[in-house]
Amino acid sequence: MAPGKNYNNIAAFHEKLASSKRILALCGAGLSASSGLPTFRGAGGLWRSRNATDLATPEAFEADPGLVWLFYTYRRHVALTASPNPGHFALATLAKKLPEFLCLSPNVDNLHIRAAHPGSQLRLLHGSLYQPHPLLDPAHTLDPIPSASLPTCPECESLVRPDVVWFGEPLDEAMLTEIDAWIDATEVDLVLAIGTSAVVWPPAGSTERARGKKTSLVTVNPEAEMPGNLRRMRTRDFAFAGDAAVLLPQLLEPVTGKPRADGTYK
Ligand code: BJW
Repeated sequence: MAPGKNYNNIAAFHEKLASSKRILALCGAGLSASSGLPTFRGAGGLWRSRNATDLATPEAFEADPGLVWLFYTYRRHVALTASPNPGHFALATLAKKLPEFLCLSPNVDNLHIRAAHPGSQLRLLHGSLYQPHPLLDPAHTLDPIPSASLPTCPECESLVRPDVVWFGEPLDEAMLTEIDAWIDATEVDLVLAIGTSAVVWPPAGSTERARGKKTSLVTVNPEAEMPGNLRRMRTRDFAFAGDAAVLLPQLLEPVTGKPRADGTYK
């Protein structure tokens, strides 16, 4: 496969956008990079010299719940002190203008919601940093618990955990079924893959499922125009290399209008 000659041409993308009624977006950690939040893979993917992905597992929590809580408490603090960036605002505004735009986001940082993205057009695939989750089973013991100060359930007193989806855990089945039904209802015109390495399933599977005969896949990522990505592209696909916070307002402008200087919209 090979990209068409206009694969990174904004005017050509705007033409496709103008005829697009059904748009699916898969966002990833890169969308929040400009807000100052580290991504999982590549630069910024380390926390206290550990791989962030190694800490996002039930095994890590079982081995050292204090460390994993510290990791999530730190991330919660960093996300609270961050602000949504122009990319979040552009997506939220697209949703308000286009009823058939659905945004899938595994990001747990709450920035879509703080950008006022309509909840009916947003699916938070991996949960949220701001909701504690009762531990699997009150009878389940996690010895040794290093500190008495870890949060416990007020009713059953078992240790609670962050309400996020870790590797090897199922995503909300009803949510996945509803997303599949939305994708299958009729052909999706545009699939936006924004700031994601697109290696984690099932989210990566949703973008594959949505690629029909006339669908254009649009990748927005600093690595979008690297040879490996270009080789995988079809002629109608687009790739824009750069920061999602800069590119999204430009790419979506025909629908959203121009943002104000602070990235928000009227
Ligand atoms: C920028 C930028 C800028 C930088 N602008 N861009 C099928 C095939 C193969 C494997 C599997 C499969 N099905 C399941 C699996 C296993 C596994 C999986 O996918 N593994 C792969 C790694 C191979 N999946 C699971 O385990 C999932 N569960 C599941 O499938 O359950 C089935 C089951 C059924 C029944 C019973 C039991 C199980 C669960 C996956 C959960 C992942 N959780 C995490 C943590 C969430 C909580 C938290 O935040 O801590 O989700 S891991 C982490 O990776 C997080 C992310 O959401 C996810 C994806 O990462 P993302 O967003 O793509 O970030 P990065 O860092 O990878 O990429 C950032 C990108 O941004 C880069 O490309 C940069 O270039 C770019 N960028 N600056 C734009 N300014």
